[in-house]
Amino acid sequence: MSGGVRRFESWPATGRPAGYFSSPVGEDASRFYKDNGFLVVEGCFDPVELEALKAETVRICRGERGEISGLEPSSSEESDDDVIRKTLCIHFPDKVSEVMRDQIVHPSLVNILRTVIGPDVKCMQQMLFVKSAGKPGQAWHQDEDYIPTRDRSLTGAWLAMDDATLENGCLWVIPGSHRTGVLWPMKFHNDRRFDCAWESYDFPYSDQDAVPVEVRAGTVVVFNGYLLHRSMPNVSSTGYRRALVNHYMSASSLLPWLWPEKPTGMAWHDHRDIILVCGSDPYAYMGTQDIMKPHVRPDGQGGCYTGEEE
Ligand SMILES: O=C(O)CCC(=O)C(=O)O
Ligand SMILES: [Fe+2]
Repeated sequence: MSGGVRRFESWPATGRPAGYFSSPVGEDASRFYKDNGFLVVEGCFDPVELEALKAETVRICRGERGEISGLEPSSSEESDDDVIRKTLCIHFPDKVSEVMRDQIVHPSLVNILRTVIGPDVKCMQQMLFVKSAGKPGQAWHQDEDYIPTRDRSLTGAWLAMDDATLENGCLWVIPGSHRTGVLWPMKFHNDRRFDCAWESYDFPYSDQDAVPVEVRAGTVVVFNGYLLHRSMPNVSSTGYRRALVNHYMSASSLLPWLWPEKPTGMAWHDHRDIILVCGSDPYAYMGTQDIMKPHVRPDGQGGCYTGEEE
């Protein structure tokens, strides 16, 4: 994609911020990623591909592709806008949608993943954010808080389906925060700017160390599973901040994610609900499973479960 003339508030007066590259990426991007724990790759998806993903989002949110638990029912009289803006985010849309499933192995993504992870890559999660005006962001966290790899290879690939701006709730990252390899403590927060997911705290960085990642639609933000990141609420008055995020890791690491179904030890536990994206899977002999169910992510607008007894 050639990209328009749009400049963002946080961008320098000329050129792009540090860490922005064009697809396909090479060695310089790989070096930036190693040092900083994130990378921004422009021009990964063209406008036609983005339109197809947006149209599919409507079908998924209308329930036309299959059951999504927690999805608010909608009627055929409601406009597409009215239907999609109710939902903050759907986890595992790929379980009901071939279009979303195909996106996981898009050549631009495979180029990036080979560069930052290596030759053998698998995917264990997809999330579709709609994040319409008024919806909350996500508090500081590290993705390995949720999805534990054994070799720290967890990698998010966050595709902007709309321009992501300070106003509509773009990502923020703390560059280099992945390097210690420490998972910082987490707590319940009562901050209604963010959804119900817990917040990391007691880390040796401040909000002043964070940088916004404003990007044009079609750009992919890539980030390491130990990188501290968050997003602010969408405070614009209309529209969305749609993003399709996949989580990948090296296929040569086991993935002890959910509790084992059978009481095997954790040491050999491997979550097998994965898609092999490129290369080979040394654990292929274990087969694959269909475990994760598509569902709506709670947006906290009706309150959050605190983890404490009432
Ligand atoms: O898009 C967002 O607001 C947050 C996404 C995020 O935390 C992730 O994809 O890991
Ligand atoms: Fe995250």
